[in-house]
Amino acid sequence: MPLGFVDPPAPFSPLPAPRQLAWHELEFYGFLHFTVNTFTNREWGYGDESPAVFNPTDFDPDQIVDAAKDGGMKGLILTCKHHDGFCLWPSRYTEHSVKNSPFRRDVVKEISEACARAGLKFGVYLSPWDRNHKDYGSPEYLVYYRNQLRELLTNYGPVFEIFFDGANGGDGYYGGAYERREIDNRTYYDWPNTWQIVRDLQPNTVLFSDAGPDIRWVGNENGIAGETCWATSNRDDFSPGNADVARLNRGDRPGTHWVPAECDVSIRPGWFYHKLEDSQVKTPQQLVDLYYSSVGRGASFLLNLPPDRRGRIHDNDVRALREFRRLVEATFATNLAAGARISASNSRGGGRDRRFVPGNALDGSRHTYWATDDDVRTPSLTLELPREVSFSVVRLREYLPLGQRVEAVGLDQWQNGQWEEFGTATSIGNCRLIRGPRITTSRVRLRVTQASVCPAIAEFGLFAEPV
Ligand code: FUL
Repeated sequence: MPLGFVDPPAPFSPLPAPRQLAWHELEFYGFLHFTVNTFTNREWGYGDESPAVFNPTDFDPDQIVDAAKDGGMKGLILTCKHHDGFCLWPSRYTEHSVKNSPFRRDVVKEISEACARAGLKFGVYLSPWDRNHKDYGSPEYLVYYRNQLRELLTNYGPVFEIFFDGANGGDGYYGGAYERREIDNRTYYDWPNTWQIVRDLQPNTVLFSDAGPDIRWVGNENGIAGETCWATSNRDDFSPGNADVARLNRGDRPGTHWVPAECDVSIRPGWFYHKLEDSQVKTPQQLVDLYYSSVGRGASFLLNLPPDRRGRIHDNDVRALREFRRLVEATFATNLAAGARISASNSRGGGRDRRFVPGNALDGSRHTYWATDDDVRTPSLTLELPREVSFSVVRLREYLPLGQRVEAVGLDQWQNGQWEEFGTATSIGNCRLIRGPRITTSRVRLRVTQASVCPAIAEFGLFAEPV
């Protein structure tokens, strides 16, 4: 049959922008927390640290980037300026930077170039709160902040994400004032116009904050998305630093905008390197669990790796991360459903249009999908395997350009001549991993039990975690 036999399903709004679709494909990337705190052994610098303290003894951007790459990360976001105000690049707008440290090198440049060499994306964290700057709290500071944003977006190549932190603790050095400064975080940064600078300079960058506009905080720093986690949010109810964490964790359905969640969490207890925490690096198994609670719930996994005082990633972190990658790859390298015969209770246009046939859910591509007729919202999809297989993970993906369409599904296995339910899930979106004990069967069925419109399923896969 020629294409065009039947129209594709109408998109279900809100929809992702192309920059968000590209971001969804990354799934796992890293954070680098590095500044004066690394040398003062603190988590939040006060802003009165001398640039002289920043002096890595053996800085190796390639070692840092390779550690991330070996762990399976697709990008790295660097704290170019944390709350203490110290800049890892020689900003024209302040003396409080690497240019006045004994180190003198441009860390932002070196990390961004190492990312480019290794094929990783590069992202930027620029703390809105600045405990060093004398003007913090007045309108002049916003001019400074925006100038810095322009520097980072013009001089360091493509930036895939900017992380806008909502944290604001009040007191600081502030150019010697040593006082408490309160701002109204809904209005002070004039976010719409600040964000517009990014849009103008790099339209493909995704903007992260509690309020998006592109990616939202997941509401905790433990790496755990809600068991139900929608890719959509009523983002205008929030501003950075001003949000309901329970709603961020779960999203809003149907929601006014596409603003999927990002799960930021550190591989150690702290965000910055502390020698005392060398023995508290998360284990590979703990990292795997976090993968399931973030990527497996439609969010992304942003894992922090803190460079140490040498300016390298500590061996313990490198090893844990590498083993994590091995475990994830061992699970997902083989789709046990690949050779199955797949059939559906309904396929759009009577199954004659190749764009919507069930086999599209098995071709390993998130760009093709199986869809049903408009009035069929609770169809089923059945895999008949050539022989019994043992699996412990089911992976589902929706075809995101048509929006988040499915609310809930059930999964059945064929056992003793009948169907037996072994799992249920809500909110599919980019990826839903249903993980359980090993199941051995020759037939598996996906039932869509609730959907707002006819489903468009891009993937239905079966995998086995290594024992
Ligand atoms: C928080 C900050 O206060 C932490 O220091 C860290 O940067 C984390 C990612 O965000 O809000």
